[in-house]
Amino acid sequence: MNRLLRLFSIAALVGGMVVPALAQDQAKGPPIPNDPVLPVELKKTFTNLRIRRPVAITNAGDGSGRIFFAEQQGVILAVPNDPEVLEPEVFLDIENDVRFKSNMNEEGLLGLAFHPKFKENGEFFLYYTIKDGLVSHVSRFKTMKDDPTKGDPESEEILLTIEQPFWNHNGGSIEFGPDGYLYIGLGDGGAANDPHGNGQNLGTWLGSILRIDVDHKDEGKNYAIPKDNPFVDTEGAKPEIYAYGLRNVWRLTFDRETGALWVGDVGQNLWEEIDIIEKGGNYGWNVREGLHPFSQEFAKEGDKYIDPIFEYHHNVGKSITSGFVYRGEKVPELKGKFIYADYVSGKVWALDYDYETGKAGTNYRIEEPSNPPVVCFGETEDGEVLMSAIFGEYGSIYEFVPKK
Ligand SMILES: [Ca+2]
Repeated sequence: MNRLLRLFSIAALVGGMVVPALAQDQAKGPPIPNDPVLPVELKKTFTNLRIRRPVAITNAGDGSGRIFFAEQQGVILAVPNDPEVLEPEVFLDIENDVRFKSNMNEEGLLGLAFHPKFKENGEFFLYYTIKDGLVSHVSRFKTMKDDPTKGDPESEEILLTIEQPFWNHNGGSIEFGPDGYLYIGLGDGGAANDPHGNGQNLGTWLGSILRIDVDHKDEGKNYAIPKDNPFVDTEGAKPEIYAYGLRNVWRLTFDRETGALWVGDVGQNLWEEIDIIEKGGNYGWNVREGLHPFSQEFAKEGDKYIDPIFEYHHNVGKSITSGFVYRGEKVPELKGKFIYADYVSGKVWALDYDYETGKAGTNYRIEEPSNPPVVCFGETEDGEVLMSAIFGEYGSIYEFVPKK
């Protein structure tokens, strides 16, 4: 190869500009890891159902075994835990109150959590973006008085009204912790680079995980602040904040065995990260992206940042979808591993983690030939993990099975 030709072959045409080989190599990142493959397969399940954009999957913890699929458009479907089921039941329909446009796919009904005592009190909670304006609600709903198998759309009690400066990065995960409090994962408010510095600002809910007590009410609120929330005595801080420095939490979940709070925080330019959340922790955004410096604009002297337990570069995926520490029975190979995926590349992994040393171990691939755009994971009552991927208007549900 002559010299001139070689020069051209090591430069790439990016956005109509020839980028020097060095810059290109930096964007390429580290070598693509050759992750070992687990003998586990993803299998489509609930194949008789037509489910529109399932962005949340969960169970009611009421012994019924039912599985709930929240459609981003604003409808919650319920089915028995039977993969052959033919028709879902509509558990709740608030589609007319939810803002969802197919070209702005971070809005809609984004979170669903059942009260730990749902069986007794019929309460469940939603996170959604409202029809008019850039606002999210976290609301309490109850089941119908005459039919406890259905949610009552008229029962809404708004707990939080969250102003969103931009249409994207709405977060939207809500989960009850082992302490009985409701945890809410928010994004930094959107656009790019966190222009308002929300991640590092304790004076806004954005860029944080909130923790509230839904069983009591403080004056002027439809909920209470847990007394031991970390910033209740910090001047200017929102007392709901449990942890901060987050860009766009796309799923927070609790390990049902250890109670640890796992989070996938979606990155911007180069790095996707997995965090285990400690009370009061600052997870770095936008001073850091993953383990790497990002911007000094909103950095405060003396601040300490908690490192992710794991990160991956954008050469293997560009938007993390965080899942669950597997505590089910059907797939022994997955036991104790943290299942997660990437929405853009469709890769699915299971990560070893040692709580005693605080260190991640081997990151295993779970091979999936079609590389689905993975949107969320959910747990059944008995701890099996389901996964959803969205293809256009409809979703597919997957289960994990040992490879034969
Ligand atoms: Ca971080």
